[in-house]
Amino acid sequence: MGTFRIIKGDITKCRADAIVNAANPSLLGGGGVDGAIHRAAGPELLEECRTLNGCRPGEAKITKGYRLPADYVIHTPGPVYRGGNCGEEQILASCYRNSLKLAACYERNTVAFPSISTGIYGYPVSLAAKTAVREILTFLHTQSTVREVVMVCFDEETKKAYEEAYQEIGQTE
Ligand code: AR6
Repeated sequence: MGTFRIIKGDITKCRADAIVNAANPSLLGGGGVDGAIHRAAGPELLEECRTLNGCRPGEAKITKGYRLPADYVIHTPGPVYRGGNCGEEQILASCYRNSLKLAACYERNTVAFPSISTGIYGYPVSLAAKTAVREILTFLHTQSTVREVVMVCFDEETKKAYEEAYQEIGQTE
């Protein structure tokens, strides 16, 4: 079983083997963490993203990290939250699962996630955190390539939500 950590910070500064980007289906950049990652990585990231032909919500695609301290960026569009009855939870779970599968495929040991969908896409963070933590812990139990997953929370409220979810779910694991 690998380790799971929750920290407050800026994912663009993370020295993980791969960082995950809360992208949109075009993969051509945007606001929030996506904009920050593209700014920090430099224009080569957008050039590589243009070759990927977009990505469906819940799926994941990988690029190099260019000027980022991280070697790779895994891009995954989360669900737009529309009240919770439009398959949002399943899509969000797939984002985490597919990003981690891709990281394992590329033999990455450490992976850092932002809080997917809880900014511009409007997913309530307390709900999103439960789904995220459950998927991450399940994945860490079932393989040995990815050895550390870090949840990089941009603000205190987000960090608290993930810590609460971890306490709730981690104890029953
Ligand atoms: N490091 C870590 N987390 C961050 C950073 C950072 N540098 N910057 C923001 N966050 P969002 P979404 C947090 O809106 O909801 C884009 O336009 C932020 O505080 O970035 O999945 C895409 O192109 C929040 O907790 O992503 C899509 O169109 C979390 O990252 C859309 O936004 C996610 O917020 C995706 O929306």
